[in-house]
Amino acid sequence: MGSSLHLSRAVGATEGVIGAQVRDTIPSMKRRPLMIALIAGISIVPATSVPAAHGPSARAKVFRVQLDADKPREQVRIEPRRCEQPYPCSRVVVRDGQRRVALTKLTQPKDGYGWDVARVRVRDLTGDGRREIIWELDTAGATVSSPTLVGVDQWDGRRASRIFTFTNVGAMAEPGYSDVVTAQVKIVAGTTALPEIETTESLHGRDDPNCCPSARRKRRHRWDGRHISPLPETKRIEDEPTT
Ligand SMILES: [Ca+2]
Repeated sequence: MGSSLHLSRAVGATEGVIGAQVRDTIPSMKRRPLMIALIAGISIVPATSVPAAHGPSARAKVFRVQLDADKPREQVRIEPRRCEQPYPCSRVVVRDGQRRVALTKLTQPKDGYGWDVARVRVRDLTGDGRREIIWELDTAGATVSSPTLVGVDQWDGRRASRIFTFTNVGAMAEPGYSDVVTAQVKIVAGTTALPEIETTESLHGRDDPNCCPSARRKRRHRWDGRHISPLPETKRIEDEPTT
């Protein structure tokens, strides 16, 4: 990982967790009141129904990182908010002095489902010595087939520029397969000095359940001077082992 921060949901906040999935953190005994509230049409979640660390009443998680050319470090924040549903939403915000910019939205444009920040990492993907913000969003209260969205933003001290996005929404399957259900990203060493983003999408045949695709499509993406773009020659389709 070099000097970059590697921030995953598996370790404690002091080691750099920027996110956690709600469905992983709501104990099963606590789900029932949520479901009752949902059935009863109650949209506000009682504070006791969700863990304090990640509920709508939770305080923002804040990380100080150097993203740009000036000396003061920036704040990358995960900010939880109430949403119109029993699951908390959250978004990624950069704070730089007085400036405060939300990198991600709280709700999805089409159906109003919430977004929940699953993971945030900072890493130099462009080779200029400054780190980008790599964020991953899950649908709040998601199931396996719910929308996910991954993005990479550069911060120049004034504004954010989106240089990469990746989603399972509307992804085209390969010929011979009917859908893509899940999309995941990994940061990997590349064939040049620049790190690459490896994407993995599930390829489902007509009768494959969401859990169990017939194959996966992998591709790599690399900074081209303007965006992190797909490298067409890296595409490969891997059959899932049958057990
Ligand atoms: Ca700075």
